[in-house]
Amino acid sequence: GNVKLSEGGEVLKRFCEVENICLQALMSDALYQFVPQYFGHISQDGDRYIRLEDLLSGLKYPVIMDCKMGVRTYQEDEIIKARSNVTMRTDMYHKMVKVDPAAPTEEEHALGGVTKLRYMQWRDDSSTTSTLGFRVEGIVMGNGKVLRDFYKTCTNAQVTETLLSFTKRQVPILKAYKSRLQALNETLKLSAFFSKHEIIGSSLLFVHDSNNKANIWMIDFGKTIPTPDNVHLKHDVPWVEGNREDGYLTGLISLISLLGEAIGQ
Ligand code: 4IP
Ligand code: MN
Repeated sequence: GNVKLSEGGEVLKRFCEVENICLQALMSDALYQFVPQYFGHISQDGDRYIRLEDLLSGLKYPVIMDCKMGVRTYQEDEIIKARSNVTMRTDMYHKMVKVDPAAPTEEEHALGGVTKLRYMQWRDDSSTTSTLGFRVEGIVMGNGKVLRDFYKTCTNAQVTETLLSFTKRQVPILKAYKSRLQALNETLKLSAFFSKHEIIGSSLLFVHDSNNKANIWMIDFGKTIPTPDNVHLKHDVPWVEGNREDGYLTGLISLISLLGEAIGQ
């Protein structure tokens, strides 16, 4: 959607100040090897873009999975907005009804709208976000087929099955993914960026190809914001409003353990 190919192994992504600041900081953080290389930003035909390494460059029939990380996908700000402002989102109401006609309350049905907070919470609670700390958002298979319908992927067993079908049950690829996540887990402990940022709506991008190259990258930092001065996040404790915790590590640990289950160890 908001990413387009450019020349020379780069992609252009619609400019976002919050994301731009994060990418800049990440280039000199312990995490740099888990983030696409950032080349600054440019203007083209009146629009601004962030210049990033093309993670698919040189891959043969890449297979891609996007896992959105964390126990919630909305910022705490969204709660404040929902309290003070009564904007009803008809688009979100329709997305909700399409998946589950019984999900809106009678009042929401009558209004034909829901708040953004309500929609985001419903998405988090009806997926594995709230329970496992991540959800599968989308998969692109090697033939280009796009799978986006993971609304019914709710149990551990269903996620494990998704991991197995995404990798076509190739154990070397599952193992490569698991060790990459374990390396990420170790690196996060050393990262200054990680302890001082609330990471919301960010994804881990899994990519492998027909030559059995497998890698995982941290992407999408449009809702990743620095914590207040004295706040250092743990990322693996429950979120309560005000503590800013995102559950990023909760999700990472879940993913590592589900990959282990898929491999059978
Ligand atoms: C989307 O819902 C995602 O939650 C987006 O989050 C969110 O964007 C959209 O809000 C919301 O409609 P579905 O994925 O269920 O369609 P993300 O950008 O993390 O993918 P933001 O970033 O704005 O919260 P709106 O308000 O942009 O529509
Ligand atoms: Mn996204």
